[in-house]
Amino acid sequence: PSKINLKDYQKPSFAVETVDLDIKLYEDHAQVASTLQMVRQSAGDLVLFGEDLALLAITMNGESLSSERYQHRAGKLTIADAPDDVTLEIQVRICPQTNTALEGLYMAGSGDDTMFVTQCEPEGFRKITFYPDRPDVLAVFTTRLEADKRYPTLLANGNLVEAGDVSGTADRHYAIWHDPTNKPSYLFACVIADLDVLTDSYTTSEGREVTLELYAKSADIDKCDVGMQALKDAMSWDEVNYGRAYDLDRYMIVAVSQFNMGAMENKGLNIFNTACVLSSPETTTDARSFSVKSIIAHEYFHNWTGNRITCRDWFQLCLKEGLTVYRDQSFSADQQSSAVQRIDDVATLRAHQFAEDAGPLAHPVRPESFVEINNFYTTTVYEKGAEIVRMIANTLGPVNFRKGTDEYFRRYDGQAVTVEDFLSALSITDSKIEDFIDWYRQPGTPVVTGHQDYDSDTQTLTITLSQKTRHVAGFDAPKPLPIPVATALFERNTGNIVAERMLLLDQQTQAFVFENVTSEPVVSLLRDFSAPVQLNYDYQDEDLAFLLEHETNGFNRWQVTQMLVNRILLQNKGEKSSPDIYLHALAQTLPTLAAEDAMLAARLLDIPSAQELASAIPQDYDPEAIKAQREGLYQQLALALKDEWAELYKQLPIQAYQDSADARGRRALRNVVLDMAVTANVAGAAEWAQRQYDNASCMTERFGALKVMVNHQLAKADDYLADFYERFQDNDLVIDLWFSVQASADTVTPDDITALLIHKDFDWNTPNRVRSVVGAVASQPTVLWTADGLDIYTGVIKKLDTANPVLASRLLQVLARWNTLAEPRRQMAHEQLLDLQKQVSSKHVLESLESV
Ligand code: B3K
Ligand code: ZN
Repeated sequence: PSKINLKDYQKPSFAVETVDLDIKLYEDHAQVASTLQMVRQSAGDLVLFGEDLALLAITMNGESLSSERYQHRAGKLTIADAPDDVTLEIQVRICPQTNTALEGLYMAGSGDDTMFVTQCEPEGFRKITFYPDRPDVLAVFTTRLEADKRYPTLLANGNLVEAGDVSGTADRHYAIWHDPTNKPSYLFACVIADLDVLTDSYTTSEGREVTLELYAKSADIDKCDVGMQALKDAMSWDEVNYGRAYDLDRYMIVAVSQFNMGAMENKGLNIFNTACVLSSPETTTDARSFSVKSIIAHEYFHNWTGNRITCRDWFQLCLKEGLTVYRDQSFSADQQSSAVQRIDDVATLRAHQFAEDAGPLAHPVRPESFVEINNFYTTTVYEKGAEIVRMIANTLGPVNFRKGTDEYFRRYDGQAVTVEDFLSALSITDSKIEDFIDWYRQPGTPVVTGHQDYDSDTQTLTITLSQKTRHVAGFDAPKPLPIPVATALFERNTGNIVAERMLLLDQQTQAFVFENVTSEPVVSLLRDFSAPVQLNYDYQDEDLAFLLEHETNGFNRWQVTQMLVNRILLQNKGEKSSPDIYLHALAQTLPTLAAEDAMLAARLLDIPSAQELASAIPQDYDPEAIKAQREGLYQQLALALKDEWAELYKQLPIQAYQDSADARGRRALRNVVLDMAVTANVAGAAEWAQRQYDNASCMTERFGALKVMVNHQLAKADDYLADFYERFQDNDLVIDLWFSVQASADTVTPDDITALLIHKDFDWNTPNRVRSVVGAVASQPTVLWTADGLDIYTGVIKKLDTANPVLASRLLQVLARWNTLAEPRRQMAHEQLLDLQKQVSSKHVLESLESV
């Protein structure tokens, strides 16, 4: 498969002014007629893209085009000598009923319970009709949908213009939608279904009355209130924080159970994975429900950052995604403790993005070439992209950042632009912001090393920091990047902050001097994780324990516990630290913190996941050893605080369900305490778990208890698993939890996984179900990296390779860590991957295997 390069970008030769689409859905196929009004912009061929389409007819300016007039090859239809003004009329036939790739127009569900939805980003529109399917071609769309009345819900982007019966038929109807905004084809959407709707309204700061509609199956319509409220919160948040109001009279969200990712921001018609929009206390954990709100906000925020200002080409994906993730993270930080929000975002970044940046699939936030753009919806583009925007925002400060984003919207509204355009708008108050461009170009996680020298005679403290980024093959030698390091100095005697500064490390090595420092302080660095780097500072374990006690920055209290754990488990040069200081410091902190901020307390007790620990191991990674050490430390922690658990658990009783930050914090801590108590063999703890399950007021409590029973193989675990299945067998999303709690159990074996994959409720056509088992395996490296584990995993990839290559390739990315394994696992994994390479054919999967 051929590579596409950023440097080869060329403007399209033709613009599209209007598109009229007519989609007629029949029992086993659909007919799509389109009329495109096009105007020449520059010399060159008229190029349309099309995949999996049967071309029935094509006319240009009223005349039928014979096949000599165009070339149709490898997904491209090229007309060499088109006039300057062109009206193209195209008729194609497609088959949504057999479209398992879930791109373009496809059928979800089965039997009597089916619906039809689209997913066009990035290049799905070309599976609906021939079109210049690229993000820099913006047009006004009018869409007519026609289908059997069995599907009463007919939706497309924009405003409903007309609807009615199809004359001459008894059972068919149609609807016509018009979207007045210019948009790229990847934002097109339509839905043909039988859905209920929850309706609400919102009046924007500009006085526009917006109708809000959330569509779901009738059985799920009672789980739409959380999402609806989140939508209204997001609309008002964007007005207050970015001055952006909604621009159409209608905003629709549709829930679909078969979807490759979380959700999609189609103009005025978002399509959501049911897992990312449905929420109710009885069926949804707090963590899930919180992420529902943030995904609703994310898709809503795209209306400005993505839809009104879009990407010139797919290399610029981070332009919309990095900025929008930054915006949804900021929104979420306003809905809970901002320290906990930051902890969760950073833990995800470290576990997944750092691993990606350290492995063979490392790429810049703005890639320079790709074979299949779907492979670049990565944590690097999204989460590292968001970190760059955050560094820029923190460097500018709130007032100048807002001036910059205002300028961005003013200059580029309605256009398809680049990362350079973004930086140029953001730098109106500070030209140094343009230097952040290297963060977009250079792959690899910078490592910042440092130490301090205190001179008591002159009362100066000098902090010396250096940076180094690994040289990723195929890229230029790394340059020093601008790295903002938020720093505070703490007086040892009092624990007070004596100085606070943002250090900007933008050379390879720099010394930063603090004057009038009367005694040697403890330095806290990278507060709130001010840059996405690995930090190796010359700390004593005691300094870290000191900071756990005295830091006022909640994020950094967590960060020092993570540093201590890393020193205990991973230190490779010199001695490993003894756990005593860590255990003692936590024992001191926990009782008070549990009462003050239960959610933060729960996070401090976290020992990084096996995956996160693995991401810091560059070679000779031994999953068994890491698992044993991690469990050993967890056990020590549980035992060190053994006398506290009963008291803490008692202080956190089950209460009537409330969706407040405080109540969520108590529920999170209760689940952690329960697990600790069972680990430490506290008398009666197994019964606490049963009682918590039986008396649960919500899913967080019930699932938390079930998880403890399953992970610790408590006597009644199987009965409770059976009960859980019984209770929730009609709810697919809960049954996904039932699969995942088993597949990710600490004690799971390859045979258990195989049994789940052939369970009667396992369904290869539902990505949520596949991920609930296969995604869970990835969280157990001791199972994944065995001959049997890899057989299962690569078997899954083979099975999905042609049916759903986007999903297959995504699941495959986890295996990129093979080359860090210790022998003999490394060799074994390598052979399995070489073998896999011979048995797959999608360009998605092949590209992900290129580095093997
Ligand atoms: N923009 C979509 C992602 C589309 C992924 C296609 N493989 C969702 C989002 O980031 O909001
Ligand atoms: Zn997005």
